[in-house]
Amino acid sequence: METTLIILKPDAVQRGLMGRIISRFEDKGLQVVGGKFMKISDELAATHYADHKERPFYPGLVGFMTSSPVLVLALRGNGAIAICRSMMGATFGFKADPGTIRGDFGVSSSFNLIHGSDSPEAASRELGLFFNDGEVLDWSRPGDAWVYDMSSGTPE
Ligand code: 3AN
Repeated sequence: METTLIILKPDAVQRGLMGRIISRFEDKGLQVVGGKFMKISDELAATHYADHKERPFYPGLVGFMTSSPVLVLALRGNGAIAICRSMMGATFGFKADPGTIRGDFGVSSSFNLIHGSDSPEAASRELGLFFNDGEVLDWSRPGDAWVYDMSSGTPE
């Protein structure tokens, strides 16, 4: 099982889209294993987006991400990282396919609603940035017996 880091960005929170976005992930079968409603500090935004520091959009990105509260989620499932990335859609709302979160809820390049880890390495790093030890919980859902075929011993 993979765990990925999702951030519902300030625009998603301000536009009242949190519930609808979380529902999409829950409907898919992903499990919420961590959640934190918070205002991102300048320092945390700088660390999280360190790879983009030299990009022209970096100051605007950090300003946006620190402007208003966000909802940070840890989501778990088989292939969770790739599933979340495909459900998010392309980076810019005006390019994202219908049926994706960005494609259905946004048109902007800067206000693109959601962040999701793009690799296992990024997920591990980002989960460590936003969650302390003990804040990502292992818990079982009886319904998972009908989300995954466990007859071979591994989720399929
Ligand atoms: P994604 O979030 O789809 O993985 P990345 O990793 O290329 O996209 O970029 C990280 C974030 O930087 C994006 N979520 C977006 O908010 C912002 N970003 C990327 N490119 C631009 C751009 N050209 N203009 C404004 N913001 C951008």
